[in-house]
Amino acid sequence: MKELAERMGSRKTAAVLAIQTTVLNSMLGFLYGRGFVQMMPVMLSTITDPLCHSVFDAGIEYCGQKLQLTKSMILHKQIAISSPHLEKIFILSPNVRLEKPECGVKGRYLIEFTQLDIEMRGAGKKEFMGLMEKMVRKTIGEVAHERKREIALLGRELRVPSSPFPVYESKEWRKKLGEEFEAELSKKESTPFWVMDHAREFYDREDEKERGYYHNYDLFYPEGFGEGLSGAERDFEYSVLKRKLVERGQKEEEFGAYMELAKGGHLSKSAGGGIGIERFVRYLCGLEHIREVSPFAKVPGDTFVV
Ligand code: ASN
Repeated sequence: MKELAERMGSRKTAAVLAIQTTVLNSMLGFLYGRGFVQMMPVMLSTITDPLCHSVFDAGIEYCGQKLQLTKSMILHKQIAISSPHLEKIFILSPNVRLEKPECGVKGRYLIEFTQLDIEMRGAGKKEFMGLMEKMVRKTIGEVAHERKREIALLGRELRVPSSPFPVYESKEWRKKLGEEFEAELSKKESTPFWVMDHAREFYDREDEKERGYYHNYDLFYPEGFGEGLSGAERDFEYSVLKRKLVERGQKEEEFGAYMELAKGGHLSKSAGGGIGIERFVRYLCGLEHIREVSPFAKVPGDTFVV
C-alpha cells in the first residue's frame, strides 16, 4: 500500500495527469472542430475485435449469453459509420486485452487502456494519416505551451515535429533491418513516423490485385517509445470478409451481427484508426514505463492491489 500512496501523492503523478488532461482536451477539441460526432464506449458485446496477437479470453456469461469485454470497437465503428447520416465518428474507448505476462517488461503494455478510436466514411489512408499528423502536432504544441511547468518537472523537452512524417514500407525495412525493424527505427528516428502494410486482422483492407499488401498504417514514436496508433482502410464487402475469415481459420458466426450486416450490403467504405492515450502520454512525458502514466495502471503479469 505504501507504494500506491507514494505514487498517488507524488508531484510527478500530478504532472503526468495534468499533461494527460491537456492531451484529451486538445484532441477532442480538434475532432469537435472538424465536425466529428462522439459516440459512447461499448464495454460488453456479443462481438469484438479478434486481434491478430493472442490474448487470454475476457468473456463473461450473463443471463445465458456470452459477452466479451471490448478489445477494440473496430466492428462497432464499421457498423456505425455505415449510417448515411454519419460521416465522421470517434469514441474514447476503454479496451481490455488480457496480454500474456511476458509483455509486462516491454514497458508499452497495459491490460486495460483507452484509445481514441476514430472512423471516417469514404476516406482513404492519405486523408486519415494527414488528419492524424495535424492532431498529433497540435496536441504536442498545446502541451508544450500550456504545461511548461509539468514538462520541466519531468525533465523533458518538447518540440512540434514537422509534417509530413516519414513513411516506411514494412516489407522493405524488414528485409533491411530484420524482424525487429520497427523497434530499430523507433530508436533511430527523431520524429514520429509511419510504418505501412502489416499482415493482420480480416477487416484491414487487402489490396485486390496485390494480395498480401495491406492498406494499413501504424504511427510510431521516436526515441524507442514504439507504436502508438494503428489504423487502416477497411474491407467491407461480404465475399471479401468471408474469404479472409476462412483464410485465418476464424468462424463467421463469431462476428454475428457484423457479418449479417455485411451480407445485406450494409457496411461501407471507410478508414480510421485508434491512438492509445496512455502510450501518447508516456511518450510526451518521456516515461521509462507505461505504468508511470496512471497510479492504477495494470501491467500484464503484475499482482494488482486496486
Ligand atoms: N482501433 C484500431 C483500428 O481502428 C483497431 C485496434 O485497436 N485493434 O484499426
